[in-house]
Amino acid sequence: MKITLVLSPMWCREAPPLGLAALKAYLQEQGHNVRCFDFNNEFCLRTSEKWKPYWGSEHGTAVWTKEDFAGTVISAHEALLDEAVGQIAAREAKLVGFSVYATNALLSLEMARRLKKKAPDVFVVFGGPWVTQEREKVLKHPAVDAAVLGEGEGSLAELARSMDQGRPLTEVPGLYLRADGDTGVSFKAGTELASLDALPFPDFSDFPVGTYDRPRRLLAYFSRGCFKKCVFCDVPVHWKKWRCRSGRRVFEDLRHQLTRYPDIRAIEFCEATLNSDLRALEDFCDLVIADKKSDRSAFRRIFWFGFAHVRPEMDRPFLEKMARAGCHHLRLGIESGSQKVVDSMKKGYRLADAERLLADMRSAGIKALLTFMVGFPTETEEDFQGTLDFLRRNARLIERVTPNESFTAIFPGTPLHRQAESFGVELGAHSDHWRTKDGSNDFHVRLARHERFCREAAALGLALSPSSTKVARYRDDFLADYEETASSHGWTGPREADEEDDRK
Ligand code: B12
Ligand code: SF4
Repeated sequence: MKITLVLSPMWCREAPPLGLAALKAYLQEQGHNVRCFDFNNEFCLRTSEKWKPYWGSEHGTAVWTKEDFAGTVISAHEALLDEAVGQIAAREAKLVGFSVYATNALLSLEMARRLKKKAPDVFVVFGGPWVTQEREKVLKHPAVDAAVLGEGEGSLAELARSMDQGRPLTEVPGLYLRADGDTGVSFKAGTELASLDALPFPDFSDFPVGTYDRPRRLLAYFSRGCFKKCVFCDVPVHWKKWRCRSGRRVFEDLRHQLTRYPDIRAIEFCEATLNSDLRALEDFCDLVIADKKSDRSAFRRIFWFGFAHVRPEMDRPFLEKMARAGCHHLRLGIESGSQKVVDSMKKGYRLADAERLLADMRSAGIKALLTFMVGFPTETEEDFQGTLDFLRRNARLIERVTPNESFTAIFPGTPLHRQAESFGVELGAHSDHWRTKDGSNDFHVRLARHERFCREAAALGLALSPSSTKVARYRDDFLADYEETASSHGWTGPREADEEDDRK
């Protein structure tokens, strides 16, 4: 079957999209004729100077999830939109899939609407993390015929097969389908692939590699999902099962990609955590180190990095091996400098181990980029001081810090959302809008802590991630949005944050 896969604006365009490349490779292996269109990248390359900056991480969700902003983008890009939809329609695929994230949902819907107008018989399916978060709402949009929850490969292949063979789509695992008129929804639970090693290597051939923000970077992965269950995290909601590729398979995938794209210099492992299977990681490093002995090794010219979690097993010799294999930096989710808060998040690590890891990473030559959350429901002012103390104690070992721009978001499907009551939390309609019932922790308190965190980091000479400027830039809008939620819930508690801030 002819299948078209689309990424519409706006999504990060640091490197070609791995999700679509993975789907294309899998569907092709099943005998389908697949073409991907990255209109996200294309629009950014072709738009005017006025619009280009909005692709930066300092804007992201702050503007692209807003209907009025999307409306302005749409009217300013009529010609590009028509051309894009024309290209999709001209390919005459029976099945068109959109890869949907929070920031490109509105434009994906707009493109799907226009496509349905032009080619009403096309079957439109949405997939990606936005679907997982908004599963109840996706099918309310008439231009969307179905939506896939979580991992896409199996469901999409089964959908294409069922369409080809005229079998009922209600049997396709993982597929949300409009059943009776516009309201009924049918859903059969999906199954995830048992082994990631069986997947073909991602196919980036439809993407103009080299035209992205980081023209010499490709995305790769060891694993999908996560074997930890931190209470705030929705990775285990999107990916039900944690699975990891073997070190050899990752090595072979990269060798294949580096041969195909000789200009690549950096590999970003973009999964939740690249060190979930230390055996696979070590095997990968051993293979890379052995390969680098050859003058012609493609691994000689690259470095790699990714997210990782604190693991006491990663001692100095292990880290030195990673460095020899090309590891440049690790992004560690520290989240809080209070052991009590780390424990109530169920992060499953000791701060003492994190500090030892930072010191060993520094000695091994691997840079540490740390992420933090402020205002977790159990965080008191004293706990927050613990986070600032952590920064002060370890500043010389840290390359950069990223304070979460949502401070602490509470996503549907996470344990924190399900157990909001026991965390003493009242939820609002938006994941960033919640407060503790005693009024001691609301958006104002979290915002003030975020700002104090940024000031302390700057005073310590630490680099802050570019995305952290988003909060300062959109501060008034964020506050106005929160106030709207607060007044609709009758949340009138004291403004401790402002007072607390004034005292500093
Ligand atoms: C790597 C990553 C990034 C990188 C992006 C690098 C790049 N060039 O793409 C960086 C760090 C820059 C980044 C930034 C942001 N990110 Co990010 N990021 C991720 C991460 C860790 C992995 C994404 C990935 O590539 N996965 C691997 C591929 C294989 O998976 P996939 O793309 O999801 O595709 C699979 C399925 O989703 C599905 N699927 C995908 N498309 C389609 C289409 C169809 C038709 C079907 C059927 C199925 C399907 O099938 C695919 C294969 O199984 C995820 C979390 C995670 N672990 O998934 C968050 C995540 C995608 N990011 C997220 C967010 C919110 C952001 C930001 C918007 C943050 C912000 N608040 O500003 C920014 C974007 C800023 C910007 N300028 O765009 C959210 C998205 C939530 C949502 N509802 O959309 C996630 C899920 C994290 C989270 N839990 O909050 N991110
Ligand atoms: S270790 Fe990271 S990805 Fe895994 S559950 Fe915790 S926060 Fe999520």
